[in-house]
Amino acid sequence: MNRYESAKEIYAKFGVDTDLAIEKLKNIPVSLHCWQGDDVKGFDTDGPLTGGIQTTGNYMGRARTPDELMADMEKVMSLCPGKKKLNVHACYAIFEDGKIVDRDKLEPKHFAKWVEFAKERNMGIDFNPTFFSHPKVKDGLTLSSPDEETRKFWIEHGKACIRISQYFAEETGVPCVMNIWTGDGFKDIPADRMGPRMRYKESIEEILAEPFDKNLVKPCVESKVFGIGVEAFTSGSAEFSLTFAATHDGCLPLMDNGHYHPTEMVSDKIPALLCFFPEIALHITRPIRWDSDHVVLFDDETREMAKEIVRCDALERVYMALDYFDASINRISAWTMGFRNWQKALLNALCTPNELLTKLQDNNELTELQVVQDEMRTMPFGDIWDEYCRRCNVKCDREWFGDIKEYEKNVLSGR
Ligand SMILES: [Mn+2]
Repeated sequence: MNRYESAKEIYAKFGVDTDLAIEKLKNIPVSLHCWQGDDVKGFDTDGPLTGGIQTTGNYMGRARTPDELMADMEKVMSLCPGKKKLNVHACYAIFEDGKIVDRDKLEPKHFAKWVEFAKERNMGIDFNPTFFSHPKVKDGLTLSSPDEETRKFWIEHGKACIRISQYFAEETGVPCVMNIWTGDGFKDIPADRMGPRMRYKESIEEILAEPFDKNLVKPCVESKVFGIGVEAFTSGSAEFSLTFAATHDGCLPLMDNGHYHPTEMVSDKIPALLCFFPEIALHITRPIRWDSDHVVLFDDETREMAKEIVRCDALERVYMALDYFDASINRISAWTMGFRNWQKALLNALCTPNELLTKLQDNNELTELQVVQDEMRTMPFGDIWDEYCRRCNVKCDREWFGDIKEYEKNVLSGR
């Protein structure tokens, strides 16, 4: 008997069908963010990264052009099992004829190359307006700015992005999740908190007034508690964003697990939101002490988030996207690690004996629940994971990193 067969038998004793888990996971799309490859620089401006976020590190080989970025993504995807979706930010517009337009004038044609890339690989596309790293961010504010002209510019950007999202969905045949996040906020105690929030609310409403097919475009609002330089106040706080989504038909709440107080757990928030929302969206990242956007690992909270999605039978109701960027290590490895680890977390969740555990909880057999839950950590999960990788025709753990070293030597070191 090989290792997989033996592991499969052990899981079967807990009522888990590992073949079924593997088959199920193969068809669940996870969105791969294009911005890990170039430190969130994009192609439309030359300035620094702003909006309360920052990339640290200066590892060799950052992608400098659309071709380099796409080649890097291609490499990453060849090393990752599972179904991928592409996640693009508006600042990654590609001006093929050299005619640059500002963000309020973006059109579908500026993303035709991304559509081509996605279609060739049978992927859908998610999209994000870029409300940061731009000269028209006035005093750190965009959609909640007191300056009407500033607000207008960013509203037009949002509307353009709705049209582009609809184009993505029509071209790929897959709904496009369009996420609205701004870094709007204040470094120190503001005198008026409601004013910016009312303006933010009205601006998002104006963006969503742009006509679109609700089956094709899924607008989201992403909350954040603070950012670099906006420590005291954000317009799009958790309560603001959640209530906005709850009161606007067709708008989803998006939770980024780096955007909360350090002791808050998004794993606990997932089932809370699923009680009320037909669909929700996630940005999966790893915060260390703050919204540091570290590479996603196969750690406790990552596993717990995946478990909640599976336990709630919500794989079809949760749009999952990765969102992190690390420039201090090989970017291709960082990208690959995060995607593989979220796949690992999902597979682990699908191999968790959720029925048995729930029964123990409902019967108040909490001592045994603790014992079984903890013993699940030492189940032969690695053998199931290796089998999943094999069935997806990608390299197993302990095998793929050689490709990274090779790619660094042959491609990245020449940049
Ligand atoms: Mn995010």
